[in-house]
Amino acid sequence: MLKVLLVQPVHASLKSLEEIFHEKNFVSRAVKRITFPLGLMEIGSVLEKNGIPVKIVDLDRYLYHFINDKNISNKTVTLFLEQSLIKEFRAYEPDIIGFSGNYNTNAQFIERCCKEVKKLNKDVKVVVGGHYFTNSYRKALMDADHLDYVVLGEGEEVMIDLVRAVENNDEASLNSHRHIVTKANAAANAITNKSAAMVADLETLPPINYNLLEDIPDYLSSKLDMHTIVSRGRTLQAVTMMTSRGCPHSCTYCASYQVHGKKMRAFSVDRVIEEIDFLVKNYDINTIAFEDDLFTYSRKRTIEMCQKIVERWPDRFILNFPNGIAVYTLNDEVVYWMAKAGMKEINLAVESGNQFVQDVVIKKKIKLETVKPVVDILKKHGVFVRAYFILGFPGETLDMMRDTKNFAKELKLDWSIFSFATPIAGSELYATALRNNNLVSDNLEESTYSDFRLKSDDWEPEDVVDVQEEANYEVNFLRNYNLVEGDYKKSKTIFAEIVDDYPKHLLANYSLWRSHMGLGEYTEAAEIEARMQKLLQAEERNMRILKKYDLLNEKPFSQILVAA
Ligand code: B12
Ligand code: SF4
Repeated sequence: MLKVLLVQPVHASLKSLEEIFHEKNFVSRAVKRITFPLGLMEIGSVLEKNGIPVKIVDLDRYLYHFINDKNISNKTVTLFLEQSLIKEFRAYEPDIIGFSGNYNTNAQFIERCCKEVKKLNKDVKVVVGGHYFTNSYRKALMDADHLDYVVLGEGEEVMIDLVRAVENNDEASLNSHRHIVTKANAAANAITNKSAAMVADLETLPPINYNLLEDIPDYLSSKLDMHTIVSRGRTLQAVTMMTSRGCPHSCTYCASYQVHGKKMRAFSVDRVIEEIDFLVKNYDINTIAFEDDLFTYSRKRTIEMCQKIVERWPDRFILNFPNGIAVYTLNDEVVYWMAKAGMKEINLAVESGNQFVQDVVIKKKIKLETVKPVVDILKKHGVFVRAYFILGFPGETLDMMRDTKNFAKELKLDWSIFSFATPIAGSELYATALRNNNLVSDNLEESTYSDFRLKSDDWEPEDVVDVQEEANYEVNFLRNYNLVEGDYKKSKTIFAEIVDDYPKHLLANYSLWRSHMGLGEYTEAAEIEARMQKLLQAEERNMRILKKYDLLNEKPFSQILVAA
């Protein structure tokens, strides 16, 4: 039987990782946590169930050790990862190697690895899949000599077909497979009849075999400080799960449907509860981050799941929703049960505070007047409310972006995340930006996702960067809702965590100082004052911030500057 090696490359851009490593600036959350490579775990479990030997190598876990183990060498991150993979490859001697490519940031590294493994064994078959490759397969196959197949969409069932066809040397069935693009297909331009695979009934998938991963404790450990800021006081044993696939909506910036489709498919509540039970018994988990695109798509299912969690494990869990929860799915009853089951904080997917942008530009179509009542319900149930916003869509003016800033303020959120619009391959945003010449560069592989890569007749990219900074500083720091309302205990928790991660952040220090002052903790406040004095001396940028945000005459800066 052929052996399969499945590889999860690091999710962040290697360029940014090299910079982080070079500067020894490991505070970045990108390298402090690792989470399950769920796609490969699902595929691996299916292969195994079908008697196909399989191993998973998660390079994110290697990276985690590279960054966190103190005796690391002076190699570059890229070289270290490449050599780690080669070692695994030599030891396992697979016949087929599959790379997961969900991000454009993965593409160049995967290409390098394909080349290296083909050097070691020219007969090994190289297959890639995932979100990025499903959307960019044509380019991938044209560019890379060392790539044999791209699997489109969900790979569980297709990989079985692929392994069997490779085993039988049946190139014809690979070429004609609806969900596999071969080099021959690309060369003959015979790819019009291909489409993304979708597992019709998720219940037919076997339970995930967690033993496919090495060192599960690395993934669970609270040291990784994943997912949450309000619950860091507790020792977390955290996992990620995906209980449903698909989303019927059509937000222009999203490309998830290209892989998981628009039709909702879900595991039954009982199956989810069984899996949680397994994870509790085997790994003592107490935190779950749900990675579903639309976790609350059914109020009935959400309530049923939460009720069963409460029944079985009262007060055990912290439930987390890093992808954002759709505002329209929440009401008092749903929030009550989610909070009772362990939702201490929520990320609301709001994205814009301008109705025209909602309806026409991003087609998310949230009615803005429905958001505040939902925020109020969440607060009533003691949930820490964070919301996601995106700025910088072509078609959105700078004033519309400022509407988003003001809307976030009015919502009285605990925190607001303002991201830049990112043209993801496969999204409507990408297609229109390409057509209308709104892309700064169409080389997706250069993108780190955190840089802003769009242009428009209405603004320069730097203007959007300015509005984003302004929104973040004003809403989260200077007019932070908890500071304004005098909930200094809560604001202290929030800003202490931020200062811990970003000790040189002037406004985070200032906000922590205000929290301590509000609580009458003058000794702690004095320590922060001393730190801010150094920060002002060290970086010219900090004086600019004081001037721009009218802080020169505010305490403690007025005193610090006089003393200086
Ligand atoms: C979990 C997750 C993350 C985790 C990943 C951790 C990890 N170890 O995997 C973290 C938090 C790191 C992350 C980060 C980001 N993410 Co993300 N993430 C997800 C999410 C929610 C779930 C992924 C998942 O586990 N799915 C479950 C499994 C079952 O599905 P899957 O991974 O897609 O795998 C299936 C297929 O893709 C395919 N497949 C995958 N690999 C392979 C390999 C082979 C060989 C084969 C045959 C098939 C195959 O088969 C699998 C089984 O069906 C998806 C959304 C989604 N619905 O998938 C977004 C998603 C993948 N992320 C996305 C984005 C935009 C980001 C960020 C940019 C967000 C941000 N603004 O910071 C960053 C990227 C960081 C970076 N590169 O610098 C986009 C993809 C973007 C793109 N195509 O370019 C998605 C689709 C979300 C969206 N709605 O658009 N993310
Ligand atoms: S952004 Fe969320 S709600 Fe919108 S289409 Fe994507 S998954 Fe669905």
